[in-house]
Amino acid sequence: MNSPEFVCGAVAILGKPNVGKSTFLNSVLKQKIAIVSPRPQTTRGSMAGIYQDDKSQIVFYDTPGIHQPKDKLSHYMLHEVEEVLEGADAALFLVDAQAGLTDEDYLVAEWLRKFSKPVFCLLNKIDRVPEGRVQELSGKIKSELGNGWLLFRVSALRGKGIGEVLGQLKKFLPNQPPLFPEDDLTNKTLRELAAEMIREQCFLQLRQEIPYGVAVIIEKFEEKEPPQPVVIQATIYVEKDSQKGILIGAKGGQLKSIGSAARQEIEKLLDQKAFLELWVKVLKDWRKDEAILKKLGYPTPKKK
Ligand SMILES: Nc1nc2c(ncn2[C@@H]2O[C@H](COP(=O)(O)OP(=O)(O)OP(=O)(O)O)[C@@H](O)[C@H]2O)c(=O)[nH]1
Ligand SMILES: [Mg+2]
Repeated sequence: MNSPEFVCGAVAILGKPNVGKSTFLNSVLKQKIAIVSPRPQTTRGSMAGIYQDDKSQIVFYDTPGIHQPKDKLSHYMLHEVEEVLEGADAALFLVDAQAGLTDEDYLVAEWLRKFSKPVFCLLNKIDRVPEGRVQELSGKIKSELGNGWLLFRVSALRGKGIGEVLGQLKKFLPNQPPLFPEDDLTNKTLRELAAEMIREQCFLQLRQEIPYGVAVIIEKFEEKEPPQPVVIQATIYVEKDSQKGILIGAKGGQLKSIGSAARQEIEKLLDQKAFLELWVKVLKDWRKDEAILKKLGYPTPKKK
């Protein structure tokens, strides 16, 4: 593993919300570790996904979508992006080929102006658009966003174009031994991933603003020898009393549905049966309260 040809580095996956960053990470790893939903701002914190082969270890960092901050949670999310970028050897800038360039892409490009390492621009969701449109967009990116960036066409959802990105990245990453042990898949604990799988179902099953006010805390995570199930107890926090009723639903149906889908995702991840118990509690306006944000795992960044 310590051969001089071995390459290893950290790669930041950046882009506006909903562009497909988390889908891309899962696609590279061929395993789902990052949560995905059709709504913007699903990802709140950074997460490493470690790609390995016999000649390389590439530590990809999924990040929250870059946006104009609107509350203290946003500040936490954007600080997560900043930290990843500071430690990265290269960045992947994902653009949504279907949506075309929007103000938020220019904002991401602005962030990247301070980044002195290689930037690859990935036109994602090419499965959704005709070739002509992709060509047009490539020209626009070159002239308006960043000349000199390598451009790739990918479909994170369908796993298209990922091999080319990996191949090129290896040429730009430093020769150094692995940063993480060979078997590691991520820097997150199973407990943290389980909380995310529950939050994902809230994003997929709840409407309007409710998922944005959801936070999940794992109260108990008891690992067991298979075939015994892992035992997980978690609390879902919401911001308002009215949201608690909606989340629980008539005869508890909504909560059951969230729990059952999250349990299946957790079982896939662990490759083991799981027993999942959920509670719902109200933490009034938690997104505005620094002390509660910290307790929920979203500490407000210190001012530099
Ligand atoms: N058709 C198509 N859909 C995609 C592709 N990549 C991602 N999506 C969809 O786009 C939506 C957003 O995907 P995410 O991976 O959650 O996007 P994200 O950039 O991580 O979003 P945030 O975490 O909110 O910043 C989901 O519905 C995905 O299924 C793609 O290549 N093609
Ligand atoms: Mg995401």
